Amino acid sequence: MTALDESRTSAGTEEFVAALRAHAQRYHHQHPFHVRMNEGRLSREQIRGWVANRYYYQECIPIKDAAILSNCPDPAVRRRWIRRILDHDGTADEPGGIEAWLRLAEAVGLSREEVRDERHVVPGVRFAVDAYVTFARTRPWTEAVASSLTELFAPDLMSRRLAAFEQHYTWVDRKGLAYFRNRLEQAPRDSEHGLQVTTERCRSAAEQERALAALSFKCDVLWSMLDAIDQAHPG
Ligand code: AHQ
Repeated sequence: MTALDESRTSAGTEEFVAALRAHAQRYHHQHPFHVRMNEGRLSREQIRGWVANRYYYQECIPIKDAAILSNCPDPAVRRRWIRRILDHDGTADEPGGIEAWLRLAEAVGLSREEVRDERHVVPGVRFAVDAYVTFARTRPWTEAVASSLTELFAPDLMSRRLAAFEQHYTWVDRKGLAYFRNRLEQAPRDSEHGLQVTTERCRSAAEQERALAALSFKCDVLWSMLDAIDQAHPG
């Protein structure tokens, strides 16, 4: 999907950003599984299946970001991008997002072991996540940066998800929701940097088309993960 000038001249920054943001229409907040989640209609088993499968995505995010770092020649970009890895892997003093996701797993009644050993990860989730990591490893680093811009749309979804868990899934210990609270602050910070890099680096029509295609690909990654989870956990 591209909403750029048909004459293939490069778009101005405003038009390019608008075309990136237009991908909100394909973001996974509209996936039936998320719609049912946010309406409080998922069973405990479905919530557990989603948490166990999303763990595979979470543990692969730092690997994806390290791939971008390894392909990026710009120290100023790397200095900002490396924070994403620490956000997930944590530091000596701070547990990161992967630990927070394991605490979410315990809060929904899963053991850390059964989540970490990936026994519940369904093929469609594994293939989608692996495709995302391979994309970051093999495509130009600016395209991998652009693919992370789904996070432009994440804060609204995090807020809705937190409200849904607090209202409908009271059986989940609220301490397990810390991951989503942290993303409310991290996602906007990350997407602001990602958008700045993408608009600065993608100037030609071809570069802008590739950035839009990268974001469209990532929408498909997130959507197909939920297709696979939905099919494996029909409720
Ligand atoms: O928890 C999420 C996360 O750490 C990231 C990293 C980022 C990326 O680099 O692609 N995308 C992302 C996302 C996370 N959570 C998803 C959710 O629905 O909970 C949303 C997802 C994204 O919007 O890409």
